[in-house]
Amino acid sequence: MPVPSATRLVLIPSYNPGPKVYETVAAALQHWAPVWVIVDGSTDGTAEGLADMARRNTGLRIITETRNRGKGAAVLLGLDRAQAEGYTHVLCMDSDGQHPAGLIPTFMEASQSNPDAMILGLPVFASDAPRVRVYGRRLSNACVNLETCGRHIGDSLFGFRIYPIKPLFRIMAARRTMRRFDFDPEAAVRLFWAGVPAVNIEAPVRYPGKAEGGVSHFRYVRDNVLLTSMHIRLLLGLLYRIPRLLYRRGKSRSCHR
Ligand SMILES: Nc1nc2c(ncn2[C@@H]2O[C@H](COP(=O)(O)OP(=O)(O)OP(=O)(O)O)[C@@H](O)[C@H]2O)c(=O)[nH]1
Ligand SMILES: [Mg+2]
Repeated sequence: MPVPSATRLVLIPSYNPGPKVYETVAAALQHWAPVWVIVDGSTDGTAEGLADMARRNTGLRIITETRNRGKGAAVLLGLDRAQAEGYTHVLCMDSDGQHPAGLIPTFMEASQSNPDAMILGLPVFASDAPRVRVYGRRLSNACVNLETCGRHIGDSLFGFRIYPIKPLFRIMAARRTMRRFDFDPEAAVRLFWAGVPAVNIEAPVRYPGKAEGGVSHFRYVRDNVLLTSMHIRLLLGLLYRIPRLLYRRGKSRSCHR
């Protein structure tokens, strides 16, 4: 088992992921400790299964809430607890087996070399990726390029990322949005606005089919309405930031690897 880090932890928001979560958490634990899973209102027995797993593994902690509040709200709860225990950064990853646990050390090293930055996964899709996901994110990415006046955020929606806790907590605590699937894009844009540079690193993403235990809670209409209203909000927020962002554009430290 890896030596537990005192500064960086892996944070996994998890809502009714099915058995895939056990594989995901075991894979994360092979590469990092501590690993925290935030479960809110899951009804598929995984809260109990994960609690069992935590009893056998000191690197794993399960934080359980009875009411479902959304992915962003789960991350915020994790940030709050992590900050209280002295951690400075969290690596967020999904519980459903889509993200590459093997790249946790690479991302953590990038964060150690760039502690002020957010480290963003740049998805590399395989043939199992649904077209609607691959092409759909182009629209969100185009909006984010507008909102940040450049191509700083490689991918607006991919959830395999490291965030510096302090600025993200400050941003989230000050508003009621970013609690559900509007979390990932708004977090990247608002952190960028706050002066946090982005380091983009390629990471393969998988789309396990239903037969393999793949689960998605993204609801096409409901969540696209949420994302559209988020982009309208961000575009409005951009208006008075344009001069400052254009000034920063030439000096940006954001990079792609
Ligand atoms: N704690 C918690 N986690 C959530 C909630 N909603 C989603 N998640 C987690 O957030 C991650 C992403 O959710 P998914 O439903 O897979 O959505 P997605 O990956 O953006 O969409 P797909 O590409 O269709 O899989 C997974 O780890 C989910 O378990 C929630 O309400 N609470
Ligand atoms: Mg998913």
